[in-house]
Amino acid sequence: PHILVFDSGIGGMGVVQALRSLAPSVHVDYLADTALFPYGEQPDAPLTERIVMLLKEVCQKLSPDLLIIACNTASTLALPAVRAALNLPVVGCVPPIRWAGRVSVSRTIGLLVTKATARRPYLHDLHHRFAADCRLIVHGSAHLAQLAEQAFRGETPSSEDVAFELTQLFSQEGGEKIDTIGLGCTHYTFLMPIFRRLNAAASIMWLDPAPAVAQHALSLLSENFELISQPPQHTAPQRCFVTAFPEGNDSLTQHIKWLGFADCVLFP
Ligand code: DGN
Repeated sequence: PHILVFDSGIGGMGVVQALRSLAPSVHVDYLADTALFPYGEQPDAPLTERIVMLLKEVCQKLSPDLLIIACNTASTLALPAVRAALNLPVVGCVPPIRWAGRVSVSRTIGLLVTKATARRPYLHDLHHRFAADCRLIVHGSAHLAQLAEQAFRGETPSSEDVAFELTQLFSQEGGEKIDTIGLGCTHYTFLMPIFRRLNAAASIMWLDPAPAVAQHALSLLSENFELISQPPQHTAPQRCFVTAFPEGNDSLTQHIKWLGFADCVLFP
């Protein structure tokens, strides 16, 4: 079985990590639309068009059995359009508001997302459908995804910058009651160690949906394949495609190799 994971940058690598540990035999390719990173700053209509066009092209080339859109900014915007355009199962990634609504004791949920996701009606639908009795405090950040890119590449991002972003959440009305924070951008997986350190004193529950997304994708796949607990099958190299070579590409290549990718390749 073959999964393609898609994001604007390295955010989806958290989902890849989870896939690797749950089902090492699954072949995973990755596409990062680095030419347009960060998605959080792009206007909606051209972004939808771009995502659909790119995913059609890459799926034609690679014929994956399943696609994971490991990007909240893309999923909350373009999931229906992508599903309509492609003839394969598509798993999205959306802010973990339902999960937060199940576990928050103070009934005050914090959510970290990109600026674009913060604006999406999808986010407010999730709130009203699944956690209507909770106060939802959202911070749409223009900086965290970039800081996460640094963290992924092993460059330590500034704790003050990360702390400043968290303050934007806690300083909103009712923010002192937040007991649960959902990661509504896949990039933020790589900032978790810093988030935890900065909030060590307050016992915040941090919710990262990456493992659940991987699990869900694998359960869809296992309807068609016997895949769990098989040894890795080294048939073709697993590749990380990028639409432009990003700044710091050498350290990026080094880090994706730890996740089992053979190389960073330009697409198309
Ligand atoms: N990783 C993406 C998300 O989950 O929203 C987008 C990050 C970005 O492009 N700013």
